[in-house]
Amino acid sequence: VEFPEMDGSTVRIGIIKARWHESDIDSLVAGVKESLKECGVPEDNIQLQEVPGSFELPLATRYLALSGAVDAIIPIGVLIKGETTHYEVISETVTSSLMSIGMQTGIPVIFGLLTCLTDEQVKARSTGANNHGLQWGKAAVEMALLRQSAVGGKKKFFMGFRSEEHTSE
Ligand code: RBF
Repeated sequence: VEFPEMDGSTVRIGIIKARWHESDIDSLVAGVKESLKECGVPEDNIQLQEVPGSFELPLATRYLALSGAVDAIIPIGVLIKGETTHYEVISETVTSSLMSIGMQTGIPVIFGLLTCLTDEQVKARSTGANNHGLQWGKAAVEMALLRQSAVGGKKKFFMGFRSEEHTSE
């Protein structure tokens, strides 16, 4: 997916990573950081926290969203189908919880969950030019800027439906 040129110098990003499949997660986090840097997000505006596993991502994301400390959140987890039903049981519920936190709080939540059948699939999506972290960072900046234009700064509640002169300060 293509992203426009973006100025992320005013954007604050929260990254929450799960500790399962650590080396893959670290590679995804590195991809995110690289793309945030490319968009000009200052390092001081990026905070990184961690949780035990993907199941814990939604609650931590909700805490961070409610804190008001960030403009977008990238929860990062890797779920690999294994010998138990864990993957089937939590993939959809974690996904729908993350979506719902974005909807409830108005803080953009990026879908940073890799749901894979094999280790090879994980590697293909977390390394090199196809490192999905590269897209997640840009998606976070784009959504944070969209939020700023919708509800942030002086243009409170400006959704683009009215001209700027009629927008309440
Ligand atoms: N967490 C992950 O982030 N990725 C996994 O692939 C993963 N696999 C798990 C498999 C089993 C059988 C169990 C019990 C847990 C797994 N977890 C995984 C951890 C889970 O998301 C959560 O952190 C723990 O269950 C504690 O609530």
